[in-house]
Formats: sequence, C-alpha cells, structure tokens
Amino acid sequence: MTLPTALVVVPTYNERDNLPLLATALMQYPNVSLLVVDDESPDGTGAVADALARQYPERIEVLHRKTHRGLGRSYIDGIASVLDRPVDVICQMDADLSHDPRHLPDLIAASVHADVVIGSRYVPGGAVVNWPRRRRLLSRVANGYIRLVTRLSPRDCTSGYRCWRREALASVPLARFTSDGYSFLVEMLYAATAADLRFAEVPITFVERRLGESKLTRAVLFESAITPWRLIASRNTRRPAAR
Ligand SMILES: Nc1nc2c(ncn2[C@@H]2O[C@H](COP(=O)(O)OP(=O)(O)OP(=O)(O)O)[C@@H](O)[C@H]2O)c(=O)[nH]1
Ligand SMILES: [Mg+2]
Repeated sequence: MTLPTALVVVPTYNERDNLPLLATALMQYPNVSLLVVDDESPDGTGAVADALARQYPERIEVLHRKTHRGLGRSYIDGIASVLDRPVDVICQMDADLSHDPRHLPDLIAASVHADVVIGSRYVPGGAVVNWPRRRRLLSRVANGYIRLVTRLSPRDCTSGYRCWRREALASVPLARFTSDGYSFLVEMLYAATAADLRFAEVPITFVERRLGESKLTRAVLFESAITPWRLIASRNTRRPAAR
C-alpha cells in the first residue's frame, strides 16, 4: 500500500535553532513535505528556512508573512496557500520540537479512518514531559473548561499537532476565524464539529521546548478564556449537539 502524502504546515517565530532539527527529522519521511510560515522572526528564522528550502528543493518551501504577526493568521495564510496541492493530508505542528516527528506516521495513518486526527496528550498512552506542575494544571483546566462550555468531544482540544484530510480541511471556513493562539486551534475544532467531520486522537508524548522561548502571553490566555463563549454565541456556526 502506498503511504498517504502529507504536507506539514509549521508556523515559526524565533525558532532559528529548532527549525533545522525539525526539518531534518521530517525529511526522513519520503512522503512528507514542509511549509514554513515565518512572521519576520527577529532572530533570522526566515533566512534559516530559506536555506533549508534550498537544501531540499521541491520538499521544503517558505511563506514569509509581512503583516500583523500571529499564530492563527499564519495558519490561515499558510493553509490557504497549499489547499489545492495534490496531497492526501495537511498537518499542523509546532516548530519547537514539542511535537515529536516520530509520532507523525501514526497521525497520518489514522487519517485513513478520520477527517481530523489530533496528536493527544490526554488519551491513554499520551504524556507530557518536563512541564512544571503549574503548566500541567493550566493545560488540564483549560481543556476541561473548553470541553464543558463548547461540548467538543476531543480530549485534547488545545493540541497543535494535527493531521487533516485535505478535503476536510477545505470545508472549514478558516478565513472567517478571528481568534489566535490556542483559541485558533479550538475554533478549528469547533468548526470541524459543525461540519460533521470525524475525529480521532492518537497518543503523543509532548516534550517542553528546550531551545527558544514560549510565546504564551497573558493576552493569549485571556483570549482562550473568552473564546469558548464567543464560539457558542456565534451565529455563523451551529452549536454541536449534546452527546
Ligand atoms: N508565524 C508565527 N508563528 C508563531 C507565532 N507565535 C508562535 N508561533 C509558533 O507557533 C508554535 C507554538 O508556539 P510556542 O511558543 O511553542 O507556544 P506554545 O507551544 O503554545 O507554548 P509553549 O508550550 O510554552 O512552548 C511555534 O512553532 C512558534 O514558533 C506568531 O506570531 N507567528
Ligand atoms: Mg511550544
């Protein structure tokens, strides 16, 4: 059986040291290609990405964004630019090596029976390594809160490690999204539920970044607290039925 072909979209902001490690690991999989979406990182990640694209022509490309930086905006622009590519699945992944590329084949394989596959910390077999207790608790509480308010079914709604069947992703109206940060990831699942897409979760071991800095800000946390309510109040998407 031939492997599904996958295009991985990776947003970057100041990931100069992490990106080459991630890209090299991904390039070990012959069915995988990579789009880096860089927001004019002050540390020169964009130039590092360009060098990788020259090293792996046809397999790595770079989108240099110049307007309002943001994780959500980067995904919107990045995904829009590859939706018509002849690939089976489009994946999302962080650049900081928290998302181990060795899990990618499991995510891609699970997409045979699901529209959206989530690399999940909170299903049996999933784990988080090197997070302080406070951060662990924050993530757990955030997920519980989001699931309670929105009634989303996945156990890990804030994981940014995902694999979408291309047509399924095309059915999600990303351009209408307004949130960024973790909220953007939650909004994606909410819209996927409204579009009746099928979810699967595969366990991952999430490892705290060793290089570079987190971009988790108070503003992102505040947005995360508001978004579930905004989503259920939204007129554009219907509330998922209780299950
Ligand atoms: N293009 C772009 N990428 C971003 C932006 N903010 C964060 N990223 C990238 O999004 C991914 C996740 O960001 P992180 O800083 O690791 O945030 P996080 O994973 O929520 O936080 P930690 O768990 O503390 O690492 C990384 O690849 C970042 O480089 C942004 O404004 N623009
Ligand atoms: Mg991270």
